[in-house]
Amino acid sequence: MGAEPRPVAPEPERAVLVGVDLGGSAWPLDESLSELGRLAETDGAVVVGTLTQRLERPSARTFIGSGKAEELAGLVRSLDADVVIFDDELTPSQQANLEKALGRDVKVIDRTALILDIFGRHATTRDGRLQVQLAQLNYLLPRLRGMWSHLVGEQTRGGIGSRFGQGESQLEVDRRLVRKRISRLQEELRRLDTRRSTQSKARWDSGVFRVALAGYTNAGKSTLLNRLTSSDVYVRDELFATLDPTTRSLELSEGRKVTVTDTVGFIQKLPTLLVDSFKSTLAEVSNADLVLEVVDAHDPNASKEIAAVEDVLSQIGADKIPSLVVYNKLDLLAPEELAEMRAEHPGAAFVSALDGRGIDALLHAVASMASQGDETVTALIPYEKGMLVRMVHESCQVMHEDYRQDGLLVTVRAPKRVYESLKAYPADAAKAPRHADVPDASAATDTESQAE
Ligand SMILES: Nc1nc2c(ncn2[C@@H]2O[C@H](COP(=O)(O)OP(=O)(O)OP(=O)(O)O)[C@@H](O)[C@H]2O)c(=O)[nH]1
Ligand SMILES: [Mg+2]
Repeated sequence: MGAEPRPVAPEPERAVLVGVDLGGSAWPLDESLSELGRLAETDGAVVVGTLTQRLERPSARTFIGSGKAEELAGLVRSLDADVVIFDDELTPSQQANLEKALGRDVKVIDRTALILDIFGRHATTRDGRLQVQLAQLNYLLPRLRGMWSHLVGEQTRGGIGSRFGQGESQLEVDRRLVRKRISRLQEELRRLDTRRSTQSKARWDSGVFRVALAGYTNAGKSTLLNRLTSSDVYVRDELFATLDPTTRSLELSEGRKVTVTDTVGFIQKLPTLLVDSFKSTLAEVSNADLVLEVVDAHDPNASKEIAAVEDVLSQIGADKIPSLVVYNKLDLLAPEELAEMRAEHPGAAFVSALDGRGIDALLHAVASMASQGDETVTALIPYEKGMLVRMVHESCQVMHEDYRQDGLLVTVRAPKRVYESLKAYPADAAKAPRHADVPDASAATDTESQAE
């Protein structure tokens, strides 16, 4: 005793996964469980066992049947597991009953808690951290009376879930305090939200076409952002590598600028709690002009993933936004597989964000969607309208321009928002040379109407 060297890193938690086949789900149980296993590994656990059951409906007491719960207790003992992770959402009382049945040393969590824990680790911005804290506390609130106190109280126990409520100095296990903290977080988020919407309004006002990347986690959204905009955002072969949104601009070959935003990935059974807490992050998607739905073409679950992504898009009100499905990772497909997929999905784009194949065609498709609804307009923009001159250069396709003494005479293909602004400066004014020396065009118009 005492002579043993102290371990440098904590042992990974040993997890047993539990899945129930309730029938009627698009995702076969074993695939959903293998995804749960990846989530557990992302969160630093090792999966040591799996238990499944077929049920008509979950048991109100323990989710799985009582016999199965006993079997689980035996399995947990024999495998020396620290944590049991259910693939479905457990009610607070199911969680508490299961912990009682399994003994004090075993934690019982569900997919939601696991995802919340990963989000907590991956949030880097203030906004992201606040949103995660809010979701975690909302998850915690109804569970405070159960055996869930370990989530906030016993920091010594560590592991999945023990980081909930992090950012608190000494969060007491008290609903009232948690509620207070929740409303403070909500208020702070609202403040940040106002700032964010001011920024996003500025982007809207600038007329720049906004592209959002959405898709299943690990589909390659960040890699695609890097490829499209020569950026260097974090890419990792793990689930939910990205949490906080990043926006970069990109100049299309016709000269028009668009912005591209990469943000958090989606997953099947994405907790509603998270969708609610991440409203401001997800607004990057729901405010876009075009959503690129990035899909891992090599994943056998691709079509189910598209359905899961579209489900979340409709939850956040982004289902009416024009979208384009982008099958990524085509480098992993055999030529005949690729040919088959292309034939099956004629409207989709096929790319490899990794090696760049298909990117030009994708950009072409984005350009054509960005210019849909464009109007041709000729305008004479007074030089003091610097913002408008910038808008024209950034968000229009300039067909002709002439720097004249009285302003910039342009003929452009303009998106609707910019077209509306340009209509205020009709080019016929260009025919009135007497305005040439007058610096303020609007003052000149007034003089003119009075004079005539
Ligand atoms: N072979 C291949 N791998 C790719 C391609 N695009 C991305 N990957 C890999 O897929 C993994 C996930 O890529 P990310 O860009 O982080 O995926 P993401 O969609 O941003 O994932 P999250 O942020 O975790 O939701 C990484 O290991 C990438 O290198 C591709 O075109 N081909
Ligand atoms: Mg990412």
